[in-house]
Amino acid sequence: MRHRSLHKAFLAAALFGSMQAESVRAESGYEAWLRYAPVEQAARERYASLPASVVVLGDSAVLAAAQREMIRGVQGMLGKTLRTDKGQPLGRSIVLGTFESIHAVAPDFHARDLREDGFWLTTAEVQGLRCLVIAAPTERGVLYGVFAFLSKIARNESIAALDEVQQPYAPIRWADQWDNLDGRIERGYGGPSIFFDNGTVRADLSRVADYARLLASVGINGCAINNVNADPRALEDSFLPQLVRIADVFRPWGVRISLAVDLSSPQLIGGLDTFDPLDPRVGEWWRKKVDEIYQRIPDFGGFVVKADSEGRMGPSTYGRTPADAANVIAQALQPHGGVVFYRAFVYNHHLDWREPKNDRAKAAYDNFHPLDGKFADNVILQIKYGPIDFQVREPVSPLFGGLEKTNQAIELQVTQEYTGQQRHLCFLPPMWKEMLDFDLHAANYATRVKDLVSGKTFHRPTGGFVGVVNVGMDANWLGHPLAMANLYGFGRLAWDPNLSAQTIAEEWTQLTFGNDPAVRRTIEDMQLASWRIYESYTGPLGAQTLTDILGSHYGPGIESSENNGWGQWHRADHQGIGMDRSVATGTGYVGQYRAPVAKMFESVESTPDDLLLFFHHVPYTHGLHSGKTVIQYIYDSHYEGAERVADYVRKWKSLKGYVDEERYAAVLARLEYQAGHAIVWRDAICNWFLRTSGIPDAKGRVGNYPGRIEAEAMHLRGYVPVDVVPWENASGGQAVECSQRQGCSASLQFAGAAGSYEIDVQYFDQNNGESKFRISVGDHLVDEWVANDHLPATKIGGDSSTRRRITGLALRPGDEIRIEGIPDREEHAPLDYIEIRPSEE
Ligand code: GCV
Repeated sequence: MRHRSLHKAFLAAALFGSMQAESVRAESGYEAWLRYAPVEQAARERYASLPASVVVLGDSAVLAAAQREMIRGVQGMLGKTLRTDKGQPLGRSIVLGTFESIHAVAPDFHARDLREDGFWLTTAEVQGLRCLVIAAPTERGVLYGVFAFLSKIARNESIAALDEVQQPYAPIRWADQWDNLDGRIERGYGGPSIFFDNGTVRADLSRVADYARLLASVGINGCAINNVNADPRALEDSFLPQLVRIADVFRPWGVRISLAVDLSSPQLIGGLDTFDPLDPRVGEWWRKKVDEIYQRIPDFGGFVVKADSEGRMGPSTYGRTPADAANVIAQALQPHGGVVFYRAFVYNHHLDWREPKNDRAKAAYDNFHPLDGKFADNVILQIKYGPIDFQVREPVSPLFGGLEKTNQAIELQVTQEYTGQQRHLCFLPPMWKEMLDFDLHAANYATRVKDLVSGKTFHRPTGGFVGVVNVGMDANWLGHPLAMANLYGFGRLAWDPNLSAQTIAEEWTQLTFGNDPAVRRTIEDMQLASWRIYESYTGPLGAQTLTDILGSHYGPGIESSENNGWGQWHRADHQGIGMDRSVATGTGYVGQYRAPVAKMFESVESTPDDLLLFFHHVPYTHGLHSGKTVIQYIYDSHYEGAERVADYVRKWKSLKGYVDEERYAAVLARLEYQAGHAIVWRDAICNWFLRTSGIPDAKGRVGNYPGRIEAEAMHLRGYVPVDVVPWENASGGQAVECSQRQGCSASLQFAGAAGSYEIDVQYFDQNNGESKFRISVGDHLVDEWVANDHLPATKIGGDSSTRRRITGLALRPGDEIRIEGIPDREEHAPLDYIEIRPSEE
């Protein structure tokens, strides 16, 4: 079905292709930010003095990749084919090499004092020739230098008198993939795994190579290739040759692989009767296993461990601590330079929700703070940015500030599990920046999260940044062409968390869409606003994403977080909303922060509005700092949010002809979908709060939908009204479904004045059928479509509710508007409503 919708996008591109578009070549998004598109003629002059050859000093796979990349980039952007020389320059050249190798041919060249993976772009005399030099302490640094240099050309920056040093903020800059061996990806929204298919590693790993290249281009130096809900088979001896193939493909790009492991592996696949970390046989099993791996993969990175969490086995089985478990594996890895990423995402998902002191947010700190100093030096605690789980808004986890003698890494999520699953635009660097810049007051000087995790604050040997990425086989990797900005942004922030979100958005847009000022401004503005916009219609005031937490984590599901043990409670009832986490009257979570931070969050008055409901339970009539009541804020933000998404569509349409047709059409389709789904969110949340609080919207919008006609109120032939659960996920709580194979219809007589109108048809698109819809006015067929999208839904509701817009329709009073639906398999051509309004134009 996925390729069918792509096919539809192609068709649309062909149909609507404009004359202007011929000047912009079609692109799928596969090249992401490494397109190396020809630079504009005017800017080309700037690079006229670029040397005609590239010399690489050394013959490793990484250096060879660096040289090839340089040739590829210059060829693409400047149309010049660089000559390649080895050993020493024969004319003015671009010289690539480590400090050591450059010094060998140019004794006057003096190395800079750089951290591992840093690089220096400069000009220097090499054998009497003035050369452009890309030098680094390590080969990987040279490769990074090449990417940085090419990025400058792509963004039309000057390369004259180049003298620039860059070095990473932290040694750990890792991508995690949650790929299962069967090829599915947990929380992946860009198609199946690029690594695995049907229990084995794919025969064709060319996409893996391209992924590694993308990662390297932003300085990511490691990748955990399998799901943290780990399949122990990945550790079996017979699987090792397959892992070797992936490692070989990653190696030229300086990306080390690591594996997520199941802690009970010694028992599950090792033939032992225990996996107790303190049993010497278990330690020995891990040692042997690790030795075998390093024999075949000498640059293996290490292991990622999810234990005692969401049903995974862990050290608690034997009354042992996470430190006991991590250290036994760390000991095995230590001689080889490997590390253990032990995830702090350990919590009880069977909490008693009736106990007001219970609070999942406390779990990470409660479990790991007492163990500070107990972990081996090659263990890194991998901590999600917030205390719950990748919500659209959470405070930063207090655990970052609670560890002084333990390495740590922040876990961010590129894959948009709770932030629209790459169907909604949500550029996350602005959120990550807030997290990384937050001062946790862990000492009597500023201790920002970026300094805590990178190990700077407490002088830790290692630490850094992990991003859960989950790219897949989709042509554009993540499913939405604009979503790749999040992967780019993650890499850039891991390299330099001092970059602003604005800079990142600018860089990415230039690299991905070129340097046209109007294109840049439009896309940058959309990206930069998008996280707050997404938040405004999905998770107000720190209540977290009000999604279906028991299922897809996608559409609205306001009550799904309540009355169960998962602990993602917002505690909304008819009087108020929010979790009281204060020390004085609540769960005490606030007490996990150091005093200055705790003081801010302890009181309602000093808690920022956007986190209010995370920390406090307040009545709906509570006045925010902004002057609005909580309830009116909820209504207003949802209306404003949905309106701003509608505006994305208008803005994007202004780029027609300035962006290649293929990506133009793909983005437009996603934004139009999002505009419809934002209304589903808006209506579900506003109606739920209206009914629950009994307080009407001061602006009279909630519950009043001019021009909306419920399907169940139309003249039905064959269609039958059904109740939708939960009620707020369909307009009026009901929809109509058709179970007649030949189809059903819903019709009405238009009663408005003659004129030009647009009609929105709200229907449900499940993934277990491909119903057909046709809409006619009188005898005239005006639109038809197949509901064949790939939404995370097997039933009607907030995940499947979808909008089809028909514009520029001439209607006269008395016209019959008829929608016909033909069901397919489990999908019964379900309809929610139609909305008729005068044309916008
Ligand atoms: C890989 C959330 C997700 C799970 C994920 C888990 C984790 O609960 O919904 O799919 O499991 O986080 O981070 O381990």
